[in-house]
Amino acid sequence: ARGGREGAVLAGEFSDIQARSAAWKADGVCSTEAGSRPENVRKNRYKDVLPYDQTRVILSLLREEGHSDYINGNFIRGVDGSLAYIATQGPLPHTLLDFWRLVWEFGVKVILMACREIENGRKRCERYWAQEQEPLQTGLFCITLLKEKWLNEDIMLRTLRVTFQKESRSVYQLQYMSWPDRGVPSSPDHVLAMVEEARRLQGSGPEPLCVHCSAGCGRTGVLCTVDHVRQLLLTQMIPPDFSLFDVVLEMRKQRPAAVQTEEQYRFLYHTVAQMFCSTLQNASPHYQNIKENCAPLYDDDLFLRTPQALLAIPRPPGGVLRSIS
Ligand code: PTR
Ligand code: PTR
Repeated sequence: ARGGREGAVLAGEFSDIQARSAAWKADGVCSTEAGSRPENVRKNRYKDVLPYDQTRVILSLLREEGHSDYINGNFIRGVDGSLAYIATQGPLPHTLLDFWRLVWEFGVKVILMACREIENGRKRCERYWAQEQEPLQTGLFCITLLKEKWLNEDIMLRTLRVTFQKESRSVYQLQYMSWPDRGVPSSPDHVLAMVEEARRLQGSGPEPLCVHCSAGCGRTGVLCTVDHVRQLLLTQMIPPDFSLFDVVLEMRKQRPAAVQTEEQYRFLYHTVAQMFCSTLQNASPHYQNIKENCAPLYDDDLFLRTPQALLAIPRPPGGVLRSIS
């Protein structure tokens, strides 16, 4: 799906996104003062990825005990404006405790992880979860593994028990095992399966989803965007002038380099088109013929316009956009 008119449109949109992000940094709309402080510098996995001050996660738990308020993470707002996601880097050995302070303080129930511990021979994320028969202790937190199973061939689901000051909670972790950094997964299906499972595990609680990869930018941004659009579809809040460009721009304002490469941006278009398609297909018998209408999705030249084209199909009276699979 490269080249052609559609390729040029995408490339143009993506470089526009990068230019605007750079301008926000230059204008101070997005600043990174906290992450640059000498005492925080070593808590950043990559020296070129610092959280924006405007949306950074500020830790309070254990502050009286002398721990700092800093972690390399940002809040990203959801479709209703609430703090729906925490986008953060893969913890370092010396930020493990801060990571669990974050999970505990914000009541995180589900963690989405889009990298492996080691990629291309480099450490990408410290193992912050427990293994069988091997609890993990960090500060006053004790983490044990209750269950581990493959959701599909790409995604591992772990059920963890976290204990802190005599209180215990379950935390679920979904790990996407085969998504290369700066790259894209082989198809949208398992990414969609991941966010669907995350929402199923999360239930109706208002707690943020914790999403991370290695830098907490590229792959993390893709996951947050997919979930965001899925929520828009589920709540029938897709605006008539819906644009993926605007959604990604909004992500970028909240977390640096969210959606890091043009290839990831392209992957999002395909995934979103697929979501629109199955949403309408499942919505009502009126849409049974949508498969034919969806054929252009897989045609390089047309898939850009397809979400808008699908939106133009009138909804059945009282029609609800139900499941997305
Ligand atoms: N940019 C990183 C830093 O700020 O320290 C260093 C870095 C460079 C990290 C390359 C990862 C890199 O990826 P790879 O080694 O897989 O090409
Ligand atoms: N300095 C690093 C680099 O560009 O190599 C920062 C970085 C590393 C940025 C990984 C993004 C990365 O990918 P992800 O956010 O998907 O882990």
